[in-house]
Amino acid sequence: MWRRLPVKRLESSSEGLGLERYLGSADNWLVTAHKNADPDAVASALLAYVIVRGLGGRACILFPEGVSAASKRLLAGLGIEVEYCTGDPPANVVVVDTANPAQLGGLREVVEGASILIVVDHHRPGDLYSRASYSLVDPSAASTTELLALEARRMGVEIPQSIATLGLAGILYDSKRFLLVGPGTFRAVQTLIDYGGDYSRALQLLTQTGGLTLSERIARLKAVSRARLGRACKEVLIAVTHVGSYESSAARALLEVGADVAVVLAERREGYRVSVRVSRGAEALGITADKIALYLAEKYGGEGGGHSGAGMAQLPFIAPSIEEATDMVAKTLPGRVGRICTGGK
Ligand SMILES: [Mn+2]
Repeated sequence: MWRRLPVKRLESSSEGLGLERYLGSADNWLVTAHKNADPDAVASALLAYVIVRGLGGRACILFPEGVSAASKRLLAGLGIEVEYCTGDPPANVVVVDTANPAQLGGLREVVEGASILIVVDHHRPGDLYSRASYSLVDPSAASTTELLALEARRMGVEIPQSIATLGLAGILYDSKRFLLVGPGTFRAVQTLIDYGGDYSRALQLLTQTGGLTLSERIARLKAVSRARLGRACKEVLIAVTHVGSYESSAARALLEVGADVAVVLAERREGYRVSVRVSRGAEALGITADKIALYLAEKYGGEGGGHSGAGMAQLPFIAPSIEEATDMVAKTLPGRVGRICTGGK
């Protein structure tokens, strides 16, 4: 099943080689990804790091606002030590798994001011691509990890075993355990296994149910207990709620308990970070998470985007409290969702 619409491929060079040429044009790189880096973003960053090193360059990594809870478990479980940048980051930047500057948080200016900017990603084209010196972007890929794993193999760069296992977890995570696959997904999986990646270990680290921290479980339960319910298109259930953190996890939890559209607000210094998740049933009706995230961004003046199943919006403070902001979103959303499934946009 394909979840993405065909989008024009932006890769600058059909023969490959482009990434290698650009990475070879400088000897020190900052590697970064989107905020709250998920396993695909973290695995992609580590693979980009390994490729730079394999080509003889130096690199260090920064994850704006840290990595997600699942990524933390993977890094700790695999004993991977990330080489973080100390002091001023290098002026040349590789950004992975990120389409929009807003997703870069505090690193936005560093990335926008990069001397050389390389973007490797599988999202629909966003603002970041137009600024890049070189972009390897393939929206038909299920993950960014698979693009970089195949690049590493093409270049003959050695991938350490633990990072190959992390890569398998990255692909498992973004492909929803192979519900969503692209043309290179299985080739990349085989490649990572050839490098010594341990598939069952990756699966085990990702699926540990006891791996949820106490605070993540509390956030999920609070999200459910505070949910405002709406309904559209007869049977599409919409849940809008708020949490202090773990908004993505909370949105997934809402789908698990029966919502078709889950929208979770969390307060941040600069406004509300909104995580959107959509069930496969709703996706089949044309209701996609990126449409909802974009709608919220347009209505309230922010930025938003994502995939069919998962999206993210960054909104300004639209109400005096997060309770009222949640109420506002809960009131407007059913009408919008209803228009989508009756054939509107
Ligand atoms: Mn991804």
